[in-house]
Amino acid sequence: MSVTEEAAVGFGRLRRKEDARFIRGQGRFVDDLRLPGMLHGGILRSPVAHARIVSIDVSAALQHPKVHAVITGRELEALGLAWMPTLSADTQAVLATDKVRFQGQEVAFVIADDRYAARDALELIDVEYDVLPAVVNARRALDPDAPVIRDDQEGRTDNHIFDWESGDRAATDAVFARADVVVAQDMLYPRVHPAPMETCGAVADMDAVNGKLTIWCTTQAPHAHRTLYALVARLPEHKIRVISPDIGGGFGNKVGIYPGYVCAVVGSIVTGRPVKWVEDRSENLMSTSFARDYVMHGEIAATRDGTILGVRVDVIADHGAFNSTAQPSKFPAGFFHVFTGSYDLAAAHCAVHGVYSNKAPGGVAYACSFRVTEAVYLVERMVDLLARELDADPAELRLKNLIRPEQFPYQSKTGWVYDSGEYERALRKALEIAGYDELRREQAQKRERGELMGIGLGFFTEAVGAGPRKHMDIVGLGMADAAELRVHPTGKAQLGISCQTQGQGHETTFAQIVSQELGIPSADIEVVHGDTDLTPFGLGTYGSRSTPVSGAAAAVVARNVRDKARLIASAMLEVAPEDLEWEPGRWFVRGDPEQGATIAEIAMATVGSLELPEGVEGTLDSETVYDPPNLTFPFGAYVCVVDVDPGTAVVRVRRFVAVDDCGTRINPMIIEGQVHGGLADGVGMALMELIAFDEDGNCLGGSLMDYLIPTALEVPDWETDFTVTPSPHHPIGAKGVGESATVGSPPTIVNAIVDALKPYDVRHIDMPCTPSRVWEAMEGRAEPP
Ligand code: PCD
Repeated sequence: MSVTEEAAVGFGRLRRKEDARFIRGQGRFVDDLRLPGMLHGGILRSPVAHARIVSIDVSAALQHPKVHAVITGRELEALGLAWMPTLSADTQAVLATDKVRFQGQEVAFVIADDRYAARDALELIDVEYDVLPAVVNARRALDPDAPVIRDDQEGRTDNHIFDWESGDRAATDAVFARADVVVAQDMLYPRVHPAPMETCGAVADMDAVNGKLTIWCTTQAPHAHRTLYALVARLPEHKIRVISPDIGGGFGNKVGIYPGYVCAVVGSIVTGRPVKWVEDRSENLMSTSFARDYVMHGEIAATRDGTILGVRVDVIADHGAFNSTAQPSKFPAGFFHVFTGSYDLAAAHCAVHGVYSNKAPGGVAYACSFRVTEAVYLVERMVDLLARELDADPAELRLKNLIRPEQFPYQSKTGWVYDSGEYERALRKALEIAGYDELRREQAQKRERGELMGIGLGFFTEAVGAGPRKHMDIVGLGMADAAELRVHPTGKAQLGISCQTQGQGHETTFAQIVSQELGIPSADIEVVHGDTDLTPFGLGTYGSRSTPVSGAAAAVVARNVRDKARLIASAMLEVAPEDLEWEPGRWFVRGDPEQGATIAEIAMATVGSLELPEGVEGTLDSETVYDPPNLTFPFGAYVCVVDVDPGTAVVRVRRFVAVDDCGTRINPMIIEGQVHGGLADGVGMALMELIAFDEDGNCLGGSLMDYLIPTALEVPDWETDFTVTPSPHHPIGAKGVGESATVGSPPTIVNAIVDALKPYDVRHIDMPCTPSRVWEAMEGRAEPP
């Protein structure tokens, strides 16, 4: 960008507007909020994974001098709020009434003068539990004699939630029957946590005078939350205001509605005062939405010369104690059926079986468009296993089978239409940056010396931007988003959007989209978001859908304003609209460029004495709802180099090359930041992150001392690059990118580790590839899930 930042117009490496407040510590997060008379809530949680509640005695807690109220499931039951609907057509206990079903489940809510008193009073509550056997292993949950977790549901005799399939089973079986080579592998995508920097929380304030409920809350989807509150509480929507202030990372963790939010609301109604509830780190890790937990069996079929014919997958999906997975309702396994990846296959089929277990509910798509991460991991591991079986180079095998540019739009065997792609170009670029041939030579030399160096490849295609409203909804709310653009008389603008940034930089990039379309400097465009009273309805930010859906809405609404401005300019300049031409920021008379009107002049004219032309009402302001015709399909080619210490089995990620393609790039600097973050996520999942449980269902990863997340010490200097293949249906050709690297990096790293261990003839290691697991694999003791 050659101009100064203040005057910067359109796309480019504009510094983030929001950083001015964040780097000065002036962000305003939920926990920063202090309202007059505000009380504080604390949640009593179950110490066991599965038990019948015999009794709850809160009398001692109520005696505590600083306690105002104690709420249990019984109180909520009287209000019809003991159970709440989930995002997956199930119900979830707000506060347990009959049983507790996972360790950390919400049992009672104490409201006190301060956070400390609330915590102290929790210890005064006496709960008698009749402990039941727990089941935390997804396969065992399906055993006929497994304890039935959801006996609250009439007639239920097992833990099975759903069966879902995609693709053509018969056609797939047929290609497997004629294949020269079939490779099968069991693998686990372990239960991990989004672990955002800021935990979840809410402040609820019921105004008894005007009956309006305001909820400040860590939500990625303020409008969806408001409508759900309205439906459940039978309150009119204009009596509910959801405000999502600054958010310290969402990563899917803040999509759902948690019992704590509901308790804060009830607490405010009961006490007549604002109530704050903010969970601590352990509560966040143990009770809010996890991700993954897919037990997968994959098979890949190919000809002897390395043409991949088909992929077949069977999955057990562990959804925890309540099915509150966040995903479009027609897709109980999310977008797992994008598991055919980036390859042109003859046939494919998957079957997914959902089960209940005594683990925390949630199942959010942590940095993943609804199970795309699991799908990409599966297929990329299978392709590497095939390369091993065929003794083929994994790069050559991929190049041979990637979908070719002329095949786009590509109809996949599981029903997707990939919008655009130039896969080979991206992969060749990544290989070139990595110096692939040279790396293989280095590896050969090191192997002779007994050193363990691994080179891993990964290629991914994501499906992001859910979704066309006719196919995709969340609890009945179609997945579209709106944008409202106001142009003030002086030509400065305000863009209201329904999505909600959690650190992605929307205040900058959405201003850039409008700036690109209208020629107004980004600095003069304010982005308004995260407040249902100030922004139009829409489904929010997750699944990298902001750019594909809300971003499209922003471009469309700006174009509407531009069209309107043309009509007004024609009245101002007394020429026909067809005789006007556009240049950034201004309409001018064709053939007479001196004669023209800038957006600011036109905006001022709308509030002046000019008689507006027919068809133009009021001002330049406009509003639109964007219902995407299809998703966008970003892709990327990754190369990772690892060194494994043969003495300690410690894995070091030495290099990581990421070539990403998200179509038109709005802000390359922000995109690089997104990719860096996602790659670090990948290192975390591949090497260290795991929510583990013992046999009794005790959560072993309830703090950041046990649940390890990567720091700058565990990650290399990222080598990022890109290609640009615009989306043909998106108004500005952009695809999402926020989750690409989290999706693409785990299989790349695992492929590198398994490659490093070739001298030990290791086939597969389940994530996280901790030193002990890698060591066991080297000893020939890797166990399938
Ligand atoms: N972009 C550009 N260009 C393009 C694309 C994009 O520039 N082409 C940019 C935008 O604008 C933004 C970003 O980038 O700013 C991103 O985008 P997207 O892709 O659209 O996405 P979004 O929607 O916005 O976001 C979301 C994502 C997700 S989903 C996740 S997980 C994560 C990511 O985002 N998270 C986060 N990233 C991030 N970052 C931060 N900082 N923080 C956070 O939290 Mo989910 O589903 O929820 O699980």
